Amino acid sequence: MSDTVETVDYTEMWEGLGLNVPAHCALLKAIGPAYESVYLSQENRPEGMGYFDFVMSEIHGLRIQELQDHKADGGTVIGTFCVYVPEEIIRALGGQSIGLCAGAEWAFPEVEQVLPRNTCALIKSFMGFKLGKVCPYIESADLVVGETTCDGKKKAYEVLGELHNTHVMELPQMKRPEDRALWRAEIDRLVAELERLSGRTLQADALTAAITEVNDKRRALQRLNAARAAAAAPISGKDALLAVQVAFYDDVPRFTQMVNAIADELEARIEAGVSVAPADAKRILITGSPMAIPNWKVHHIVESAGGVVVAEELCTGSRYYDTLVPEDGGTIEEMLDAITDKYLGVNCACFTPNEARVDDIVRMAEEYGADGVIHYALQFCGPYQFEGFTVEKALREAGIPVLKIETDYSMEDAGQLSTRVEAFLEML
Ligand code: BJ8
Repeated sequence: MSDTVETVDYTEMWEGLGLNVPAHCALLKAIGPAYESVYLSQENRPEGMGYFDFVMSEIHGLRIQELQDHKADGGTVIGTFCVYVPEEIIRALGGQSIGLCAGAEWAFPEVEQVLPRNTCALIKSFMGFKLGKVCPYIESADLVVGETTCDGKKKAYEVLGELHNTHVMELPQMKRPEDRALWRAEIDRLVAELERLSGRTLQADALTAAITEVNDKRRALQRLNAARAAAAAPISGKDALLAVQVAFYDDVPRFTQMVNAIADELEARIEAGVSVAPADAKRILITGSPMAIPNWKVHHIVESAGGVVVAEELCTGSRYYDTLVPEDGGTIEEMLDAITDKYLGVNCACFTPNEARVDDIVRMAEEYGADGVIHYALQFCGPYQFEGFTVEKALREAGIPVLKIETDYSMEDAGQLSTRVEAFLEML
């Protein structure tokens, strides 16, 4: 993408995808001003964030056009909702992996006709985007790959499966050798499904290249996030969160290049002592349920209250980028083994026990110099709500203050949350 692209009318493309164009325009009209007030109002942002401003301005335009072009060239588009779905395999079989829209309230009354009201906002959101026909990503997807993580998602995919071509991977809920064997078999089943869909056969050189490309993307995010450990925060938490959110659907080599350029800039800022926050701003680590675009609510509240978010132990944070697939190559079987282990190593609250997540949070709080931790759970997100107790206990034992919040995508509780966050920051 270049920042000199002229304004293009994408209506024909959206109609071709079967979107409800008036409703879709209303959605875009809501996201634009939200982005402006949350993002563009920030001062002293890294210049490299201009790339993300452009990406956001074309979120349902140029990127969707690129996906259509990719399909026209014989490629596939694969939609996902979870960091357990291996992007390397999708890419090696000529696919583009796309994280689907799940971060805003849309068509909830229609959703509540098919799902229980007490379902988390993330699930309601993806179902609302599908029922309301306002997500060009899912309408571009040849296949949605779901997973049996929490009960809500597992059952929601049954409903989604009636509306869209869907493949569900069975994710074990423990990490014993027999669970690993099950997950390895699910990886094989995914390969077979994608081979059938794409008409291609998985090749070792393509898988090797895909592993390196996706690792490069994660390495760039590691660099960007490592810079946030500096005493003078070189980038806001909101901007760092956005980078990971965009990682789920942007073109991989381009994204890597742009994030590395931002990391260069941040490293230069650290040298020069340039910061986006006052020296006495309280440093916050956020952990819990994932935050899909445009869910910037908690970060915005913290940073509007004078704090700075320095790290996220989230699937839209460290759980996405902190581990890599080994690049020693080998046979296809060996690479699939390595992929199996890398993905089973993610510490989602759907697993029991899940002590490694708690250890990660305490370690990260120390590494990033966090003054306090906010544990964020979406309402009705049982896995993270339950695990909040364990996390709170471990943090208290480590002497790290913690605030637990439960919220959804609406702004109704924003005032109340701001008051709680302000009191927490003051107490630190
Ligand atoms: S690996 S966190 S992306 S499952 S918020 S739908 S858990 S009730 S999204 Fe997740 Fe994969 Fe785990 Fe990460 Fe259920 Fe909770 Fe809703 Fe959630």
